[in-house]
Formats: sequence, structure tokens, C-alpha cells
Amino acid sequence: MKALLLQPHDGRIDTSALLDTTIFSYSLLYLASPLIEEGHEVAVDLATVENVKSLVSRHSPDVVGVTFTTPKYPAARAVIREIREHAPDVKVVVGGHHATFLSEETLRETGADYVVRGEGEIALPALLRSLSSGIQYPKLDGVSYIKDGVFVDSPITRVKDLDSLPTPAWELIPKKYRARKQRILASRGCPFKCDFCSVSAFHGGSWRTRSVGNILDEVEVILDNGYSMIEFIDDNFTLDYTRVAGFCKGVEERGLDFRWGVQARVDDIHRNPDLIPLLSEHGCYRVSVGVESGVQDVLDSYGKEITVEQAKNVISLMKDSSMLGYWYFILGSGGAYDTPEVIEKSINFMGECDFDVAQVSMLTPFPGTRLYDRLKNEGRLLTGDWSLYDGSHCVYTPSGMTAAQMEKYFMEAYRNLYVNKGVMELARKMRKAFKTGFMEHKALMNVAGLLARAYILGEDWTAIYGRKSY
Ligand code: B12
Ligand code: SF4
Repeated sequence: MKALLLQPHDGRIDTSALLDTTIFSYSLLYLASPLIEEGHEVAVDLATVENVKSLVSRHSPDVVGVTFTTPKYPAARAVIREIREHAPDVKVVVGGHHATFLSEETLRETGADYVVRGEGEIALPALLRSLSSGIQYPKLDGVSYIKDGVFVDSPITRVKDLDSLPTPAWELIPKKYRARKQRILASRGCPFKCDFCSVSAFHGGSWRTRSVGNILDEVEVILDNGYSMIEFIDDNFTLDYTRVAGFCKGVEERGLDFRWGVQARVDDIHRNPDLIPLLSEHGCYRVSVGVESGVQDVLDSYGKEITVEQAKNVISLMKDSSMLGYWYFILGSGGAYDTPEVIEKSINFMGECDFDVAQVSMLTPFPGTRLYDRLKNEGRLLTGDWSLYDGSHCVYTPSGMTAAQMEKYFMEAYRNLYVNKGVMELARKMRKAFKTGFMEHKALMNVAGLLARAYILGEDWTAIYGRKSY
């Protein structure tokens, strides 16, 4: 069969995508490989309402797969409706966190034929096998659909042995979207259960890892293909110190020379301070850490299981390192701590932190999280426009202020982080981000343009956010 795997795009800019120029979704590349192994013809691309008709005509697929996050759901819906209209015989399959947790709604609203719930590497090839044999409504784990108007649900699927998966087919990325960096997913899931995060529910609280040898083999293939930078997109690369040490030893033994970035937890680094030199000595150039808040009550309400003291310690450890420290902060608690006093305390903490790059997200209730369930049950979700669930809009009613006030604080937080510290400090941050290779020219232009529009031209933040990014 012919499969066309699409990532919808609406041109809006996201805080993380602003800096990360490796825009192409890894889910599509992971899905493509097992399909190719089974002899299917696969293409991947970015889709907009404008280009999807010509993409479908060019590839004439039997099946179109669409991946999306919550803020990209409206874009995906528009793209799928377009496919439905112009190619009604093509089967449309959707997947990802949003589609997994809101399967029925997604099927009914988009008109897609199937939702693959959970990981798709086993379910999607199984679905294509069924379709090839003429079975339209197969009973497969992870495959849900609507039959005769009735929603037929399925359990979330998870791959047991990650080493058994073929290497993601990154060679399929269309040339114009290829970045200087490549990504690797060395583990899946997370044993923690933060209130705002859908990763635990998606992976059933499990943390599954690939063997060190298997990861190093993938690194070698990537380096052999001319890449020299790799971003590990695991939620928590450093959960198991022994494994990290084993990976670093392997890098040394195989003589692999490359620069790489990871995401880590505050408590892992706090517990093992020698992680910082270990990573740095083996080519790691960036460590991203979720500090989230400078107020302990807020951290506890998230169930983050870290302390402000630990965070301060890790921030100072990173300050002395040549690696780039990338801190994630969240504004809002969704509970009793959404008061001006607490928010201001958190913003002041951010301002005091010595950091290289910091990203603030507005607390966002994503489907599949406890936060979403609670705010929904309390009738506090303000909008059904999923495109606003992008981490820069307040989409719920805070307890101690208005949503508009909260959004003003969001701007204030960024001002405190980047503008109030003066031009010299901003230049230092930019220089380090550039020097470490984290920030590419395109990202630099994105940031410079955004800052100029917000702070020099005084343009409205939400208007800037709606601008075309690429
Ligand atoms: C890398 C990453 C990014 C990167 C790249 C995003 C991209 N387009 O690929 C960057 C930094 C740019 C980014 C940005 C954002 N991200 Co992000 N990101 C991740 C991260 C850490 C890994 C994603 C990944 O590649 N996983 C590896 C692949 C293999 O797994 P997967 O995507 O889940 O795909 C599997 C299944 O879901 C399924 N599947 C997925 N799609 C499809 C489609 C079909 C047809 C089928 C059959 C199956 C299927 O099969 C795949 C293979 O098993 C996840 C966390 C996580 N653990 O997933 C968050 C995550 C996806 N991001 C999230 C969010 C919120 C964002 C932002 C809104 C953040 C912000 N404030 O700006 C933006 C939105 C960007 C966008 N354009 O959509 C949320 C999404 C929640 C939701 N409900 O949608 C997640 C889950 C993090 C979280 N803790 O909640 N992100
Ligand atoms: S925020 Fe990080 S630590 Fe918390 S559940 Fe999600 S992935 Fe795990």
C-alpha cells in the first residue's frame, strides 16, 4: 500500500519551536520504518490546508496518517477535512497524545477513519495489513473507530522491546526541512506523575529504555550520514545514572565525536552532581531541566517531587559548566496558588536565576492529565479553541485573578528573564547559545524578530504569536 504521513502546520509560532529548528515530527519517522519493512511505499511531509490537496494528488496514497499535538489539532482537523473532500476513498488515520485521549471527539470532528491510541509502530502496520485484506473494522489493540455511528474503543498500546524497533526513517524528511541536528529517542515514558503532563498516562507510568549498545549503534549511523549534533528527546535522559555512565563509556570506547543535548530532572543532577562533568566531558552541550516554579507549594501541587533548594543548587552547578543550561518554568498552578503574590514570587525567582536560556509556559491543561480532568470537572476551562493550548495563553479561570491578568504576568516573566537584565546579559546569552551550537541562524532570527516586535515596536503578544513562522 501507499502511505502518506503528514504533520499539519498552521504557520503559528510556538515558544519551543522558536528555538528548535528540527521541526519535523519524530513520530512520523518512527511510524514510517516498520511500514517500509513490510513493503509499503511511504512518504512524509508537512501539510497545510493550502498544500494538502496537491500532496495527496502527487502521492496518491491509500492511507494518510496524521500526527498532531493539542495546539495543532485545529490545523490537523482542517487538513483532514480537506482530504475527506478531495479524496474520499483515502483512509485517514490519526495518532498522538491528543488523539489518544480524545479519540471519539477527534474521530467525529475530523471525519478520520481510525485513531491509533498510544504507540503506533505495531498498530499501524497491523491496520494496513487488515485494510489490504479488505477488513475495514479490524479488532486490533490500539485501533479505534466509529462503526455504524458507534464508537469502538481500544486499549492504549505500548512497544515492549524498544530495541526491536527499526531506526526512524529520517532519510525521508524532505530536503527543505532537514536540519543540521538529528534526534534520538533513547527511552520512553516517565515514572513520575506531574499534574500537567500527559506522558505518564500515555506510557502507563512506565519508563522503558533501549540498551546502550542499540543507542550507540544509532548514533554511529547518524554520524556516518554527516550529522554532528544529536538531540536526545527522552523526557528524562538521566533517570538512571549507571545507564548514562554506560552510554558515556560507550561514546569513549567507540571514539564517537559529536555534540548532544538532553533533558534531565533537577533531583537526578542534585543527587549525582558528577553528572554535569560526566556529560560535558563526553560531548554534551545542552542540559534542559524542568524547574517549573520557585515556590515550593506550587511544585508540591504539581506533584513534581523536587524542591526549590535542589533547583537552586542545580542552577549554580550548571552556571560553572561550559554546557548550555535551558530551564523550563511554568506560570500558574490551576489551584489555590494563582494569586498575584505567588505568581510575582515565582517571576522574581526566575529573574534571580542565573540561566543561559529559559522558557516560560503558561500552565496548560492538556487532555490526559489530572489537571485537565480537574479543571474540566470544575467548569474552569475557558475555551474549546485548542490552538490556544500552546503554552502561551491562559485557557482556564485562575482562582485569584483573571486569565487576562495571568497573561500579563506571562509577558512580565519574559521581560524579567530577558529584558530587565540589560542588553549585555542578553548578548551573553545569545553568544553562548550560538557558540554551543544550540541556536542556529534561523532560530536567532526568530528570536530577534520576536523580541523586536514585542519590546521595541510594542506589538501585542498574541498578535505576534499568530504570525507566520515558516
Ligand atoms: C520533541 C518534543 C517537542 C519538539 C518537537 C515537536 C515535534 N513536532 O516533533 C519541540 C521542542 C519543537 C516541541 C514543541 C512543542 N511541544 Co513537545 N514534545 C516533544 C517530546 C519531548 C517528544 C516528542 C517525540 O518526538 N516523541 C517520539 C515519538 C516517537 O513519540 P510520539 O510523538 O508520541 O509518537 C508516537 C505515538 O504518539 C503515535 N503517534 C503519534 N502520531 C501518530 C500518527 C499516526 C497516524 C499514528 C498511527 C500514530 C501516531 O505513534 C508514535 C510512535 O510510537 C514530547 C514528550 C513525549 N514524551 O512524547 C513533547 C510533547 C509532544 N510536546 C508537547 C507540547 C505541549 C509542545 C508545545 C505546545 C510546547 C510549547 N509550549 O511550545 C510545542 C508544540 C509544537 C508543535 N508544533 O506541535 C506535549 C503535547 C501534549 C498534547 N496533548 O499534545 C508533549 C506530549 C509533552 C508533555 N509533557 O505533555 N515538542
Ligand atoms: S513533567 Fe517530566 S517528570 Fe513530570 S511526569 Fe512529565 S516527563 Fe515525567
